[in-house]
Amino acid sequence: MQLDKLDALSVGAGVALSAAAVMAYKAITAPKTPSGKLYFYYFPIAGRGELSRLIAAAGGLEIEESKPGSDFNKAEYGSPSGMPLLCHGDLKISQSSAVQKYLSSLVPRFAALSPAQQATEDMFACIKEDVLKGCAQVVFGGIANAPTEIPKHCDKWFDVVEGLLPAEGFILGLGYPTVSDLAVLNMARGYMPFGASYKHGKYNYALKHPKMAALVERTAATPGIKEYLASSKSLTLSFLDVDKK
Ligand SMILES: N[C@@H](CCC(=O)N[C@@H](CS)C(=O)NCC(=O)O)C(=O)O
Repeated sequence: MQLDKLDALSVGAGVALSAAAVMAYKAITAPKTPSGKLYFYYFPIAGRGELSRLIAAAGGLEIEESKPGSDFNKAEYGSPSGMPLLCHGDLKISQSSAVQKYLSSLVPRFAALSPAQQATEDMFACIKEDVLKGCAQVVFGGIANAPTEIPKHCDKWFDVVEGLLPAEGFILGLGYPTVSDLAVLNMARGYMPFGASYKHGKYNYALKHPKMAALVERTAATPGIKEYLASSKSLTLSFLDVDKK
């Protein structure tokens, strides 16, 4: 055999071997997604659990909600006491942000978003957290101050949010809502603590934030979300004594 033919053969064999090695490496190291039911633990109100529920509804994920029993070990989830918590196979996690991200990773059209789009998703989810924190402080720490505190807190945030929203369509410019839009819907429609703070603060976010109001309506009308909103009990539930009067 000629020397140059031998070289071509060995280069070919080398390439094939390398390709096989890469494929084997990918197969061995590919992340294994847990399987089985998704168990979700939270109070029966909107609060920090609602965005996870909305993500599951939009993505067609079935989550089984239960109340942790007295022998439930929250520390295994990384939590001293707070919820939400999620269990999926061997995976046990706390922290609303981690739960939201994990659930959206199970929805192919959310998982396929680019890093820049995912960063926008995280930003809106975190804005929801900051707005929630301020509303909860007033609702649980001095609801009589709501008429002065809530318009200040919410306008500060919603003026900024309004500036980021499209006049038409959804935040990422796709043909369907993503976590960003769901976070805005959550702030607009979740009663605890958002709606409670608006009600007791005599605040109507829609008056000064028409793009936000319109985005909420568009998002609310999409498949999965429309049905969820019509049947959700957590979205509107209050556990405030002032609402019982
Ligand atoms: N940083 C945590 C906060 C969790 C948290 O404080 N959850 C509240 C409800 S929104 C809770 O469970 N409070 C009762 C407790 O801590 O025992 C998260 O985002 O999940």
